Amino acid sequence: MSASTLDIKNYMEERRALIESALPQALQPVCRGAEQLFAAMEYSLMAGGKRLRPLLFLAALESIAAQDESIRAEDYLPFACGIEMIHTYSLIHDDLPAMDDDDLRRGRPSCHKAFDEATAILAGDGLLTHSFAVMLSTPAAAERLLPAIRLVAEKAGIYGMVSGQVIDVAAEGQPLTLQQLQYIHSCKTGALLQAAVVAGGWLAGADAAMRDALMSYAGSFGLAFQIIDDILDIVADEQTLGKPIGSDAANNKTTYVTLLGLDGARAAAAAALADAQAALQPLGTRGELLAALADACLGAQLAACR
Ligand code: GRG
Repeated sequence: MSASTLDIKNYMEERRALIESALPQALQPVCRGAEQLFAAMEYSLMAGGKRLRPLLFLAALESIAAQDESIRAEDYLPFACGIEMIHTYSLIHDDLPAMDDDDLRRGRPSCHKAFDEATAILAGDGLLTHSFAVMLSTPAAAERLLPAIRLVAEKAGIYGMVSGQVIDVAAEGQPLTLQQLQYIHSCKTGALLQAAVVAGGWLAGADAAMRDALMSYAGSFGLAFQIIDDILDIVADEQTLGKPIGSDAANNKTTYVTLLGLDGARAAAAAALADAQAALQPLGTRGELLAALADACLGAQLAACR
């Protein structure tokens, strides 16, 4: 293992540990009479996801901050937790019978299976709404914090994930072109990844050119992430994935694999990963951490897509 591989693994482990210990605090104190709601939110939030979005957020923050020692990851954990809360809400709602109707998530019964449908809907609502209070508690200057939160609200909402989900649901059962598929995923999955990365940049004082580079990196990262997700739905096993495999084919979904074939999808994922790395060039050495993170998260998964 090379020194840089070892470093990025350490970095990811340390930051994940910070995120894991901060997340439960975001749901304190419990509101009297709503214990079941809090249990459902905690059940889904603490179910052991990869914490990819808060990791990307912290990595972007620390990359842009560079030598500025006044910016410490620990102080920005509320923002990182808020992003993970939004992601978790989207998974809870996506698993509902009215959407993807999935019984398994993060290796455990999905929220509406472990609790009930009304509780799962409200747990998603609770996580989404409270995420903004949590992000607003980040000790950062308003001129950096407010644009970062506005970006998250837009990209997680009607100018990103929510609209992507609506377009995806409407397209169910219909054949899609590569361009249409790409558009859906750029909204549904890519937008929140972009918000996480660019919000980290905003909070560290990134200028417009830096934010453009981060946006482009995260867009390509999201594309590679989605293509790999489609490949894993075919080549992985349920235990590794923590959710049922073959669900795309069972739901008659157009995926990168149905459009490009397995080899074509692998090549497209590799190209998107290369685009993500190339997008970091304007950041110079400040891009190294994010480049290593893309390699560690996506490169490793892509190698497992055999
Ligand atoms: C309900 C508004 C609304 C949106 C749902 C993100 C989403 C939109 C649905 C998830 C559907 C899905 C499985 C998409 C594939 C890519 C994806 C987002 C996978 C899950 O993210 P990971 O792999 O999950 O980061 P963990 O559990 O590790 O956090």
